Amino acid sequence: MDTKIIKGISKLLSYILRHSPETIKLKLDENGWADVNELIAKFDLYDLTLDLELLQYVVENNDKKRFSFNEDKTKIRANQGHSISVELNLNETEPLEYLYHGTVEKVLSDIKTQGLQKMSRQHVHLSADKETANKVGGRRGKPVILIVNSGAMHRAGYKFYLSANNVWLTDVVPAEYIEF
Ligand code: HQG
Repeated sequence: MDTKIIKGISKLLSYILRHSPETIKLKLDENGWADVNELIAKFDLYDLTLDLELLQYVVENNDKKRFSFNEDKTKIRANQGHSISVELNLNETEPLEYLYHGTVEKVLSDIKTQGLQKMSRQHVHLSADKETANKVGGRRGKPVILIVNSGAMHRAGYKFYLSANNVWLTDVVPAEYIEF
């Protein structure tokens, strides 16, 4: 299958499952799960016919493992990145001593005063390594990497969660825990 088509399906799937299921009149449950058969029936990308085999291929080969099936593959959801309110029921996890956040210069002064905020998503997204943070920041321009003192935050009572695709999530990172 053409990689452009696979990427197109993945992008639309991200949009539907994280931000806007109503675009295809899809219902997600409170935990963000969509019914696989309903998704397949309603998925509409040019003339493409989505079937279970193709959907499985997209999920398994996704570069960031953005999606998961439930055990019997009757449901699918995005692992993180939602702007709509869903309860992912992630287990609280003790973070590494340092985590990283890739961003860009123009928002640094706001981050210095407000800390890292969720903005339009359900969590602040953090990476375990600088290389990943570099890619995240690079989506918006020349990347700037911030070092988050996640160990100190955790000892002060802040909660961290690790998504199924290894993205670290938290509610806020106050500026005093950030090394600029
Ligand atoms: C910035 C992608 C002003 C923040 C990535 C970021 C990630 C502030 C932007 C995932 C701020 C929000 C998430 C403040 C934070 N004032 N700007 N107080 N606090 N910001 O996209 O972390 O490919 O919601 O630095 O790889 O960039 O979609 O978050 O620049 O894992 O799977 O506000 O999305 O994954 O942007 O990216 P985003 P993010 P996918």
